[in-house]
Amino acid sequence: MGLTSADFEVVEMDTDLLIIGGGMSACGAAVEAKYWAGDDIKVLLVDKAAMERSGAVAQGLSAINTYPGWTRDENTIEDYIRYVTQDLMGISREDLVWDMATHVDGSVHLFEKWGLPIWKDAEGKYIHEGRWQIMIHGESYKPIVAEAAKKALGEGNYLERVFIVKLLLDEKEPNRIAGAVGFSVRENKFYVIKCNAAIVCTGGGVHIFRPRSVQEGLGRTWYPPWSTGSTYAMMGQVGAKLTQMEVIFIPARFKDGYGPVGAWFLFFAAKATNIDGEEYMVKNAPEFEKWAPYGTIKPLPTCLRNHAMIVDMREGKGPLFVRTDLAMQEIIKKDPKRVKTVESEAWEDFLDMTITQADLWCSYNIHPEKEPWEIMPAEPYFIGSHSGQGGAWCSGDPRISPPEYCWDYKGVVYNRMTTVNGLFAAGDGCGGNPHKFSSGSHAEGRIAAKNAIKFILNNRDFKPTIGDVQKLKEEVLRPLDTFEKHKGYTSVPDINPNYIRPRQMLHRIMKCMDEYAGGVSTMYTTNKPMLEKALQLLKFMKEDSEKLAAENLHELMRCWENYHRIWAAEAHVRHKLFREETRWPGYYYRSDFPRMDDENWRVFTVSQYDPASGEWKMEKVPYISIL
Ligand code: SFD
Ligand code: AMP
Repeated sequence: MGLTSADFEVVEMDTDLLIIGGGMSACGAAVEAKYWAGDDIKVLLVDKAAMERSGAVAQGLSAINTYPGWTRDENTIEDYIRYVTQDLMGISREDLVWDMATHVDGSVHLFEKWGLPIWKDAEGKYIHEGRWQIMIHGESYKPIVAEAAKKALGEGNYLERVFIVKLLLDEKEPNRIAGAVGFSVRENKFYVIKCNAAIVCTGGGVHIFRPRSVQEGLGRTWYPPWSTGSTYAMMGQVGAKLTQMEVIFIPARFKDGYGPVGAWFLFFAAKATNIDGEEYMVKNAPEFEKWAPYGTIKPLPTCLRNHAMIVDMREGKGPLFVRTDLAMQEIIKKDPKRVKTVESEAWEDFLDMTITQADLWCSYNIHPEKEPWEIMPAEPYFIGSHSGQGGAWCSGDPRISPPEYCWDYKGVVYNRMTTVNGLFAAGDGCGGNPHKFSSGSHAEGRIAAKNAIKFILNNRDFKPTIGDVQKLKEEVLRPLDTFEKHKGYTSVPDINPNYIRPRQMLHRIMKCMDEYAGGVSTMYTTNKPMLEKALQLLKFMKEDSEKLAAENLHELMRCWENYHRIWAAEAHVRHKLFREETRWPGYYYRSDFPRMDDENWRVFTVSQYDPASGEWKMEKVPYISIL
């Protein structure tokens, strides 16, 4: 007899603040929440993995990408807002960028205090990778940040290896958060957690689009495989408005290993060339002028750097190479004594954050100082904190945000609250606010937590009412029961007319998104009929997901991950369909609307799913600059 729902213990918990996720924004939220809450207010953090190595920073990072350094007179906050908005082709929630940027230096200084080694020059100043980025010895970045969060929370106030499946709205008060349900991925425990306020910090999403790495390479993607769109799915399902969900991120990376290129381009000043030895960034400069947001292309937006590659790839001028050889030879020529240092810096860039790239180079006997390696635009990823911008439509702070971007609950405005009362978002979950990266996500977690605690203090008499626990348990654990009930029907467990296994569903999602929604197989190109076809297929997948089957706890997690992927995919496709222009060439192309249309589309796209009717609504929200 295999595992069924009958084998599960129900664990019911009550907390004031529920932090879902244990990554950068969740760790920031934990530290800040405990600072304001003291011992009086309960804070519980729940992560599907182990915080020490969970989320996008699990493997470590070699740079902190957001350090405006305004506290040290390096830049102004306005400079940062301009850079971010320019990089996203003229669209960002400038108000949210403003207060993230205002607090992010503080988060970086905390990391250093907690023990993160940051590169410094002879005068003790941080060494920059580029204008906004600083170099770190960052293999242990996540353990350091997680340790501070765990210490702040205290033993017993964080649950690890518990996967949250869905949020619960209050049964008595409309549009108000009341809790969440999930299960342990190690023990037979079903969790029901009631709360007064919640912050969703569950990262971005991968394996929604089919990756370039397939078959034996499946799982080797740029984005780590453990965040699967839960953020967008869970918030969307309870009716939180989502914004800019069309803006996925396509990182240009060293081919196959997905090694970072930022350090090579910015720190080592490497160039990239096509098969004719031409620099595709120089060759395609006239093309950039056509896309200049507000008439300037400086600094050149990330998507346009991809676009230049795609132009050459379409012309058959690939493979494209990062000239690591020329860059290192140039550095060494200037200062021959630096040869060993430069070599070790180059390898550390990978060993700190993308070990596979180093492995790959070793396997192919690559000496980067002697020969170049290919660069390739990757598949699309959901990551609102990086150079994409999908996430929840969040309230700002009335002291800086336009009134149109602020809303209240019982007369008080709460910064980073979604359109569901008591539900907050940060990091990859807070939309329209890109270029936060690791440090900015931490800072935004702190902002959200401070406001969530204020929300709790102002609403202490709230008593959450949730639905029938037994029904919720049956729903969440159904894939186990489905498998157990039908597994004997066929001799090969994978082929069974009564159910679909999570791996099969994963491939369906990825194929659909790749072929119809602008994946690598169409060179990121899509159009109305293709997107409509994707929606139709996703609808079938949603229906079929009721028949997902799980053989064990691990597969149960895989089932729900896929369900979240389908939701995130649907939101993405609806946004892509709604925005009738091509604003981010290099991320995606609408072949039926091939140009940027500032007059009609320099706006935020906002979607909302109505949990009562099951209908989606799309709207344009006017762009308001605070500069
Ligand atoms: O440059 C559930 N990022 C980089 N930032 C930098 O500052 N420097 C770099 O060098 C960076 N590089 C980089 C980066 C990201 C990635 C993917 C790579 C390389 C390969 C960006 C940051 O990492 C990113 O901005 C932040 O980490 C975002 O923070 P946050 O909190 O939004 O997400 P998270 O840290 O990934 O954490 C997610 C958490 O959620 C958990 N989780 N828990 C319970 N239930 C569920 N259903 C859940 N689903 C997910 C996860 O376990 C995790 O704890 S560079 O190369 O680009
Ligand atoms: P990456 O390693 O590509 O994620 O880049 C790290 C940081 O450097 C991010 O802030 C990028 O926007 C920035 N970056 C990467 N490549 C370039 C480039 N060629 N020019 C300017 N900025 C870059």
